[in-house]
Amino acid sequence: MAEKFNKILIANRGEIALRIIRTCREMGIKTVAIYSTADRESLHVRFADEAVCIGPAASSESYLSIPKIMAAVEITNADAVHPGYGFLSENADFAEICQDYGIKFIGPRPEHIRNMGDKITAKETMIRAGVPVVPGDGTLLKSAEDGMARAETMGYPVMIKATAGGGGKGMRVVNRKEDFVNLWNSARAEAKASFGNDGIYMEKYIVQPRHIEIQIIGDQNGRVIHLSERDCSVQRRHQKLLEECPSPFMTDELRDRMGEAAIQAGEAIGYEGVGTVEFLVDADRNFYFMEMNTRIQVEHPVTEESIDHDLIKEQIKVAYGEPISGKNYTPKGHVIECRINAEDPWNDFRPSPGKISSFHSSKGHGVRVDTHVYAGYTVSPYYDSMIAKLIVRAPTRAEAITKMERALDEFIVEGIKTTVPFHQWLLKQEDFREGNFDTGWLGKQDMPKK
Ligand code: MV4
Repeated sequence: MAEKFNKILIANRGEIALRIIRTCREMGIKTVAIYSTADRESLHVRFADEAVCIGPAASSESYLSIPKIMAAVEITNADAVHPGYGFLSENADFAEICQDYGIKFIGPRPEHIRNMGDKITAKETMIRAGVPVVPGDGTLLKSAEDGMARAETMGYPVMIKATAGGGGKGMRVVNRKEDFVNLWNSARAEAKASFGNDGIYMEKYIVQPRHIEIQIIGDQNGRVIHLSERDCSVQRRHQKLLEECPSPFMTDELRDRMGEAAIQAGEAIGYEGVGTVEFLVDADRNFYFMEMNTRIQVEHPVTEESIDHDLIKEQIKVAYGEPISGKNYTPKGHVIECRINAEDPWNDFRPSPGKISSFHSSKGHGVRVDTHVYAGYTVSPYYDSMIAKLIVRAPTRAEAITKMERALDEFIVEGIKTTVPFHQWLLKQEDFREGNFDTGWLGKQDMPKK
């Protein structure tokens, strides 16, 4: 086994930076925080062993600046970089630069990030690995005419997607041939503007899918296991709001099959580190590969609480070459995570930055709160609006819902608006309580307008 790391630089901010520092401390690994001038007062700066200011508030000049981060690595003599999620976590060039400098990037190899970032390449890879994918050949469309001809064969509705896409950008549902040219043009323009790549491919449109993802982890010996699923179907404009495990739609048999498919996906490419294989699941429980995320995700605590393992610790261990031991995991009890964002849920989820005048975190049995905020903290308009993740665990889904309701009632934030009232509303909905929801459900609800 390789030496464990002496010092990890955390190339991130907010709750995930704190989350990583906590595990490093428990593992006896020194930490370096980086921060922008907007984050001087942040807890990740205080809790790390060292901290380096790398630039102004704008991410492009701080948390996204590879030269500044590499300079911080150099002056602090860190031997590994943990990218967290967002920012540079899925930037293959950054992973490659780390590699070239002899710094361990805690994540998969650059080619895996690159290949999974290109959706056509990812799909081709999954087809070769024997993982079910959405019908559609996964090659670039040559023109609108080419697309229309293929759509005739496939049958409407179809979905056209940007190969550089993700997060719903450059993606359109086409219901009839009359709409094709317009939607093709707008998808291409959006893809070009967002990614600088206007390559588009086509799939059969899966109606009312659930979003169920499988957490995997692979070691440097090519061994991959799965750590069960998360249901992320409660989304708004491709932003997840609540995640849970087990999925209310899951069966033991389906978990085995989806888990096996996710392992096949990871093994086929020799995947190293933690990763997530996202699937669309239709009403008949057919599942189709959608995307692979090559980072630790926001919702990883759902899995941590379900299987009682620290995923950041496992991630660091495989990064320094420790083999993973054996078996897949079955979730225990029921875990729900609510994302608490500094947004006004009754006003189109408009961001609500500003100073938190008073703060009280939920506590008690089965309650976990991952947050970087405190009374007096100012939520910056420059970064993501998530201020906390409220996670509960209980023996059954019904009890987890009750516990979450209790925990939301005692989660107090004053001075800014948050998504707490949204979650209180959501947990009261009969469809949610019965597990009757898919990725389109929330968009069809009449939400209160207070
Ligand atoms: C789809 C789909 C239906 N059919 N592909 C959304 C994000 C992007 N990564 C893929 N997405 C979808 N792809 C086919 N062939 C429906 C979605 C989709 C969706 C997927 C997961 C979670 C929320 C969603 C919301 C709208 C559309």
